[in-house]
Amino acid sequence: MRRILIAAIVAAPLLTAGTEAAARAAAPGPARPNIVYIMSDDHAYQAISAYGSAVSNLAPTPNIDRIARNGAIFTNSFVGNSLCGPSRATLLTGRQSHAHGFRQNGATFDNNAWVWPRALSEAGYTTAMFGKWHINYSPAGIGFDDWKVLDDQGEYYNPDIITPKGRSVVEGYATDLITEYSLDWLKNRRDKSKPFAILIHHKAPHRNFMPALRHVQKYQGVSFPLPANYFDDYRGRKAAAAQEMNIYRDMYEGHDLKMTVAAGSPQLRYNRWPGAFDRMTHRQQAEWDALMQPDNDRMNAAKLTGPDMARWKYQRYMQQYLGTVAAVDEGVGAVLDYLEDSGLDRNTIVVYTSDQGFYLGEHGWFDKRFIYEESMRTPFLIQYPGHIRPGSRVAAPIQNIDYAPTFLDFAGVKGADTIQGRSLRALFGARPPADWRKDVYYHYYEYPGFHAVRAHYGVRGERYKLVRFYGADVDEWELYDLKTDPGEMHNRIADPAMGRVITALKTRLIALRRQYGDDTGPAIALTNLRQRRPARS
Ligand code: SGN
Ligand code: CA
Repeated sequence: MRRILIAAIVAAPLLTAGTEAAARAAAPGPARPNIVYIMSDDHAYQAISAYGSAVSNLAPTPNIDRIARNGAIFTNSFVGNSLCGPSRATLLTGRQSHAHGFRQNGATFDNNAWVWPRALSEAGYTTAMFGKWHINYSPAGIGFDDWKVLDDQGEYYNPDIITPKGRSVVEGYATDLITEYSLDWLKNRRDKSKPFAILIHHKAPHRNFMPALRHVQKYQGVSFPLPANYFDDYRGRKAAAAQEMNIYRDMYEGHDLKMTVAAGSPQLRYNRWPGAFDRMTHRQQAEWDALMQPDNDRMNAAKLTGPDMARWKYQRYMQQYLGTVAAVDEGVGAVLDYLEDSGLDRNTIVVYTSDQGFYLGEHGWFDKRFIYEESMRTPFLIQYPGHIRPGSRVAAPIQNIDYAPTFLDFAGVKGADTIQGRSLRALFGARPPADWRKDVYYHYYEYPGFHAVRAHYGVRGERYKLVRFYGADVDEWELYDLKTDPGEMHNRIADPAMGRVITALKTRLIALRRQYGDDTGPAIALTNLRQRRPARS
């Protein structure tokens, strides 16, 4: 009893001090912005009209584009590892894959690790997270005041939703549910005496690219421009030749492309994971079938083969993928509308990004993983009235390690020493600071794994990109001149004229690995880089 009393007396002043500090931190002040972080899954920048690609002009994203109009669009935004789990762990921790340790999908994130949403929560923010979590079962322990997440990858129709109270199947379309949960929290459930941070993580437009029923036919009949390298032969690029992410060879005709077996039949062709369709209600299924039937019947009647079928598959992929984006864009619009109608937008940072980029037929591919441009890049748009000039375009290279320090910086909260990125605030002035990074480090690990992309690391400079693919069956270097070869079709590693460039890039790669403390993957010795002829495939 006595001991307990003494403990209570000793603890009392500490408690008082702690509560006061918390109260100070929680005190409202105009300097503390709200944060709305919207991240989709596998959303290619080529499919966002603010980036201006020919594909996106045929399937515009007017609401996502509003963020670029209100604030800034980053034209050189990259991830450090183009895969969902590692990218999400980077977003939360501000660290590269080897440093946070979540190097490939299937790892388990430690919810006790330092993450920026908890740092904000401890500084007096109210925080919430809705949508795809994917790095372990749920965000329990992260410190969100509210959360509802999809199970693992999540399903488009009638998904399993995990909440602090348990798990249940919820009827509806994933993107719409995530938008609804987010708006409900923003409007009705958050503690309005505090600044807020909300993470809205869409599953869309991840494979298997299922649009909302209202969008299934949105792009049917639209013909999208075929990428110039759709029929790539992968010459001189051994790892590119060995992948399994080709639209006309590896996509499942039923599961991915929703092709039916014969005219008049709703039965899908090869459907490796039938769960995505089986969980629809009878009504949803009937509506889906009716919406797809005419287009599938036309395809079956045409009896396409070879390159003609490959071209048809590209169109079907684009129509479905972009149809899936449509609900995301509507959801972004609904969130922006709410912020504007309530006046909250004036003191709110809004970000739109994706967990990585994606191939829309470039090299003949879907999926991501490679250091090549379409997947290493990720869209990044941000608005913050009064702090970011409307209509800005920022060309300085940024990476997903920069998100955590940016939010903390704007919120006036000190970040963990372990953060490896840098606040983007420095880029909202007239020109980037002289010491802003000029090149970006990349390291992908997941092999063996889906799509058979070999492990690799590399550096992307302003003009050149140097890559090393490594593993039991490969040890190949590649070099690209992005100025003359933006499609990365010509591996210049054996070009004698590139000797100096290669040495300089290799030296940078060694320095970057040292800077980030990455000793995973094979060490680089300058003499290792023989100018071997690239293998013919
Ligand atoms: C699933 C997909 C793959 C994809 C991985 C990783 N197959 O396995 O195509 O590469 O996720 O994606 S699916 O048909 O089951 O969707 S990630 O975004 O989670 O990294
Ligand atoms: Ca992803």
